Amino acid sequence: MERTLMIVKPDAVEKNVVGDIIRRVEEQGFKVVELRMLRQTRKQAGKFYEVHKERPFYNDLVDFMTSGPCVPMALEREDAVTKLREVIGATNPEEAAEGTIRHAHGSNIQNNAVHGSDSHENAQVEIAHYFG
Ligand code: FUP
Repeated sequence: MERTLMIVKPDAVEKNVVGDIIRRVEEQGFKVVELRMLRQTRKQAGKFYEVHKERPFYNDLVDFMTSGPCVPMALEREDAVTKLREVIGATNPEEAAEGTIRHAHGSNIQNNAVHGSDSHENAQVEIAHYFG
């Protein structure tokens, strides 16, 4: 069993698809083991996306992630990190495969509905970021 972090981002919360997104991951065998709703501060969101600090989209991304509440959750399953990335789809919803969450609910490369950890190591850091 492995744990990974998923965040339902502010655009998806605004579209009332939190339930649909949870249903999709539960259907794929994930167990929700931690969950909360919060509106992040700029400091929290900035730290979460620190790896992108020098990228041109960083400020807009922090604006977006602090624009409303989000729903981070820890999910457990065998091979959770890799499997969640499959269920979420490509970063750009236009490139995300049919049946993926970003294909269904993402609007553009920034407002792409969900986050999923990209490695086992980052999953542990990201789960600790929200759940200690
Ligand atoms: P992902 O791992 O699929 O979430 O993608 P990245 O780590 O490459 O990017 C993290 C977040 O930065 C994306 F979810 C959205 C944002 N982003 C942009 O806003 N513009 C870009 O050109 C690339 C990423």
